[in-house]
Amino acid sequence: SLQSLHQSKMIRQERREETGKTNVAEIAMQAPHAHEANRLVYDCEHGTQLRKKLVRQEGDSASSDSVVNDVYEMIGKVREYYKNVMLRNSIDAKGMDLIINVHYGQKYMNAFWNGSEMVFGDGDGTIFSNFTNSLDVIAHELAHAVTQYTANLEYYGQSGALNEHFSDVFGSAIQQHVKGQTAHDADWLIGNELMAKELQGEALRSMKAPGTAYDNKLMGKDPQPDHLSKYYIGADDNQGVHINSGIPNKAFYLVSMEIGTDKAALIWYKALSRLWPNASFKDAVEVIVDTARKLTNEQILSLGTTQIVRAAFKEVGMNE
Ligand code: ASN
Ligand code: ZN
Repeated sequence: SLQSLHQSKMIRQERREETGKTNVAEIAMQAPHAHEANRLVYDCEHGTQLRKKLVRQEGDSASSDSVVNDVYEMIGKVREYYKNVMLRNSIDAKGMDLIINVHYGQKYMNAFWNGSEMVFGDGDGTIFSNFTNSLDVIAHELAHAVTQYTANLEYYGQSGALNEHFSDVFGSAIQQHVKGQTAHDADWLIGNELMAKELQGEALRSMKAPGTAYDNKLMGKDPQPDHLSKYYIGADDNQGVHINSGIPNKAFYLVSMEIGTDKAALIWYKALSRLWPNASFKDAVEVIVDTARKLTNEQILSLGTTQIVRAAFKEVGMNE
């Protein structure tokens, strides 16, 4: 498993050699008095004021509200994944607390990270149910926080599509890890758990087949391309951040099917720490391929991994 890989001599060696801040934080995390992130769940009571009423904090017994308990449990799983699989201590790698707001607004149909905390709407019960129903959506939002503290990808155009891409990668990878699924068992759908009765479609997005999710009379198919030749160049959605993310999403799916999702996610996670705010698709391919090469050279991943990653990007048109 990846955990045993991390415990290997190889990784301990690597940790001594690296000087980046992730490395320092990783060592700090293992110090006996390292601070562990606390979960703080607030109820917005259907208003838009954040941190309105603290309803469950770390160590508290269950609330009478299942939305509060579900999100508390799921955020705990996401925190464990970063700690155990990626050796990262919370959002900032220093044990930053995890602030979660639920019951935001009236029938609010979205969830977001606002730069310092997570916010979840209830949905309208007709199109979308509560946004806390989906582990991949919760993990997607928390990944925006991790991205902010690493590559800090600017939220428009290609860097924005990469930002969305990394959130879908960790959203799906964490859900698979928690459910004990392999890449072959997984549905590769984002947000399928929050589709209510009127939205007869499957999900918000599909990483396996971008452009094929939520097929229904209300909204039609999702607008994601699955190849660079279909790249969206319009102004909508911050120049297509949730649209063009379909292209690298498909590449991540292809790599995961070959080497397993945890290993693919390790490559992507390490690459995220090496990327920068205005990185382009081309930059991302270079860094992800180079990270795969590095992990292969260090014998953390097996021979041939770099070729698999290159081929996946080639299949979606991102690499010649
Ligand atoms: N749920 C959306 C997301 O996390 C909110 C947004 O558009 N930023 O991508
Ligand atoms: Zn997002």
